[in-house]
Amino acid sequence: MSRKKTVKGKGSSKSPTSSPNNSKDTGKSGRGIGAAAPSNGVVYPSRPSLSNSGEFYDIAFKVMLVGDSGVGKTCLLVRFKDGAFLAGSFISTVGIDFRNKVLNIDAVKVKLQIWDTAGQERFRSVTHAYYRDAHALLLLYDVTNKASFDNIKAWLTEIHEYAQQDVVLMLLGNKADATHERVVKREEGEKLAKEFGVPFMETSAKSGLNVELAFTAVARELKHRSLKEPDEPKFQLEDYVNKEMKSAGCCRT
Ligand SMILES: Nc1nc2c(ncn2[C@@H]2O[C@H](COP(=O)(O)OP(=O)(O)OP(=O)(O)O)[C@@H](O)[C@H]2O)c(=O)[nH]1
Ligand SMILES: [Mg+2]
Repeated sequence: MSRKKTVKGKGSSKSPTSSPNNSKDTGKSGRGIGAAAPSNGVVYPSRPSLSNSGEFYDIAFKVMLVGDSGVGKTCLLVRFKDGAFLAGSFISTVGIDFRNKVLNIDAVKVKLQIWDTAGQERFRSVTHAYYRDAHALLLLYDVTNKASFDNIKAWLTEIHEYAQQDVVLMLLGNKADATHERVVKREEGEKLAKEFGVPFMETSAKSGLNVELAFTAVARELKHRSLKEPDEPKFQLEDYVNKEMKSAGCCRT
């Protein structure tokens, strides 16, 4: 399998048509990942490329973080990418940013180009334009904010309108560490997820709970879909998530 390299640095954009190539792996402006990408955004192993950072990868996918402003999308991404928590004053995302991370899934290097969208209503038209290129969506609510949970149905409607039909979707109840401020029970999240047939877990960008698992599960599903042998059984994302959470006693950092 040929290997590509990731791009490192800032890359952002206000337009989804701005090429993610030639830019760095973090960023605030719409130019994103390194290798030449076909229109659906998947970078296949048969098309090697090098970028300016240094990490090889075999296949790349775009993942989008969506949900109300303040639910913790940026913090979740920073936790996943850097293993740190952005405490202190809340700086709302403007437009859209992205960061890259390469995961090793069963000896395949899977690069996730993760788009961090602004939850504020005024940026909605910007984010709409990115949905169609997303291979996976992580939809977040905040367990300490009932309105963010109530808005999940509206987010799902929006996703059905703008995203690809086969997009990988996962519902995340973030800020699970905030036990005293919690207003949405885990069972409510589970029930809603069941109703819409999407995998669900609670996360905490602060403690790291399930952060790695959420992104790894999505990467596994995308890799499996993309490189699956004809006679290989389908990867069951929901089963995988439930099994992994059980084996970690539900609380994994
Ligand atoms: N306790 C706790 N606080 C969190 C967690 N994640 C984020 N926060 C806090 O919630 C606030 C908002 O976090 P952000 O990640 O900036 O929220 P966002 O979803 O990116 O917001 P927008 O960019 O406006 O869409 C910040 O003050 C964070 O410190 C978490 O897991 N636990
Ligand atoms: Mg943000």
